[in-house]
Amino acid sequence: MERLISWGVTRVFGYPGDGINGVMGALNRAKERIDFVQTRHEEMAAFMACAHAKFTGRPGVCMSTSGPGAIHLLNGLYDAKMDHQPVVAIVGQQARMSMGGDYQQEVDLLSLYKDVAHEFVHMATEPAQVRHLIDRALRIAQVNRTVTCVILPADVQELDYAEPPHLHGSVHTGMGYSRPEIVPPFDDLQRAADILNHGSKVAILVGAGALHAATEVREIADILGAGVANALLGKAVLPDDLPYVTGAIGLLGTKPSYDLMMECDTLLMVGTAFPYSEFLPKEGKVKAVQIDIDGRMLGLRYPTDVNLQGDSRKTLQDLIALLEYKSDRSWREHIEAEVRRWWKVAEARAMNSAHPINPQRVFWEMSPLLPDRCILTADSGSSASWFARDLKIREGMMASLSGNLATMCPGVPYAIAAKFAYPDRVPVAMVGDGAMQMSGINELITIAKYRNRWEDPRMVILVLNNQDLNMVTWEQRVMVGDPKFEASQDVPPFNYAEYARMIGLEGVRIETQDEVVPGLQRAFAAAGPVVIDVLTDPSVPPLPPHITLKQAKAFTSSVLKGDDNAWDMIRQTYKEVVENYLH
Ligand SMILES: Cc1ncc(C[n+]2csc(CCOP(=O)(O)OP(=O)(O)O)c2C)c(N)n1
Ligand SMILES: [Mg+2]
Repeated sequence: MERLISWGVTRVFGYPGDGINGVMGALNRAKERIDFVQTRHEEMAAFMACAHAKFTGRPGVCMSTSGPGAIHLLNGLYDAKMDHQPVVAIVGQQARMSMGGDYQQEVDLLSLYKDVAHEFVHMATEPAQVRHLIDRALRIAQVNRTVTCVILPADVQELDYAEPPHLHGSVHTGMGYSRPEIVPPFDDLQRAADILNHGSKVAILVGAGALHAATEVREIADILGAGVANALLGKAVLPDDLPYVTGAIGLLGTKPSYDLMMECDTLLMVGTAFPYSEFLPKEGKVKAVQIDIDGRMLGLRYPTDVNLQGDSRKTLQDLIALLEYKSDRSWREHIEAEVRRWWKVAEARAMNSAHPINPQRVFWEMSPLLPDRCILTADSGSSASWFARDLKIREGMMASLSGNLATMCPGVPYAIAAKFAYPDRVPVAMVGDGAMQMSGINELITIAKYRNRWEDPRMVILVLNNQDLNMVTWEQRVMVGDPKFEASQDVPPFNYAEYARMIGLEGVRIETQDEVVPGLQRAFAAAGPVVIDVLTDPSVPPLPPHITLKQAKAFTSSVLKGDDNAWDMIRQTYKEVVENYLH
């Protein structure tokens, strides 16, 4: 515990058990200097550690007991690993004497964690190891931007600590890590600049790796007369009111982002591993440059012509010095016209009536109500679509979700971790009812438990109550051509607002279209944590920006096979497509 504190760790998210009691005792004795946040489930603790890292840039730490607790952490740890976040897991284990004895709660944790924490997972079998295991876990998590794990047998936790002796075989590690400023060699920068100077239709795609390089992304986009699309984790790189920001890319993306990628002749990717190649230019069609801090991510999604390993901010600064201002602004003007048109389409789609409420309307009306510097979190489900596409992010806000694992349930725990990290800011979580029933409603209890700790307890949880696992229902329809399978897709009714009130939070239920604006206003004016329970229409399709013929056929056949909602779906889809042509 002393070592963690010396590394600057001020908060640990976790859940107790007899496999970790020795550490819990130490945490209790150190409680003036390090905070323990108790979640409802270990998976939530791992999500919080991941979100802590995402929102603060500092390593997140989570903790669990042996066996079942360590197993529960895993999904949240994979979320951190796949989104490249430094997270350290400290887990208990059975006593050394019982190991190998098929003992109760004995799980082979070294093997279990060998994938998620493969860069560093070790078990202490005596106290003199603990110092270097903690030092290495924290350092490697940051150097490799990944998950590391220290396993502590219960009896080792009870032993007296002694510094390693000055003897053959002992290890004497030190603390501290600061990230180097990596820049690519000049020749590579020059080759990249030549490509970018030569292109006449430049597209830029930004991801989480560009979050700290907003000024440079703006500058390079201006010099190159480029449009900027964002991968989901890069939603907060640039504000949506910039006229050349085309918004999200991909299935959840916008038409201007799709067109940007299809029509460009030159592509610059900054800090992104956006996975879907069908939304990137066709292989060989464009010249491409990629910037990433992690050399392993280079040339991964597109056979890029120049790969620049480096910090995105420094690399862009060096690149900018080699670029020529593009005086022909026709490509930029074309993009800006498309973006203006798109926002009209988005507004028209949002204003379409639906039964009972069009989810796009909720996101559209929410944008201007979002408090300055709020921290947005979205879950996996249709909320991610509307968040990506319809929500207008402003400068100073932060935003994240589970990008690469795309797991359900990070929405609420990410918001809680954001609140602990920035008690003066307002987290806003956007979550589906399926995710709420999976673990979101339990984590509301954590909010109720800690609300008095926060100097400004405001926090908003928006629940899309559509009684459906809607994203997957649409995937089944559009991708496989199947109708909705009620047995797998229906979500039981639940009154989230009433539940919120029952546990001492505020609850606002929005049941009709007319209540959307006043309901949201009431919720955003609340003095404390508030749950907005909005009854949304599952028939509004989170359509890809360009439906392919194959998808359209699959969609039609699902209707022919007799989906109960067929007529609602046809009507809503028709409206969506029509809006695209009207504006
Ligand atoms: C842990 C996990 N289980 C299943 C999935 C597959 N999945 C993705 S979105 C989704 C539906 C989510 O439903 P809900 O939370 O109600 O959101 P909606 O799409 O209805 O807005 C499912 C089942 C997943 N991504 N993660
Ligand atoms: Mg749902």
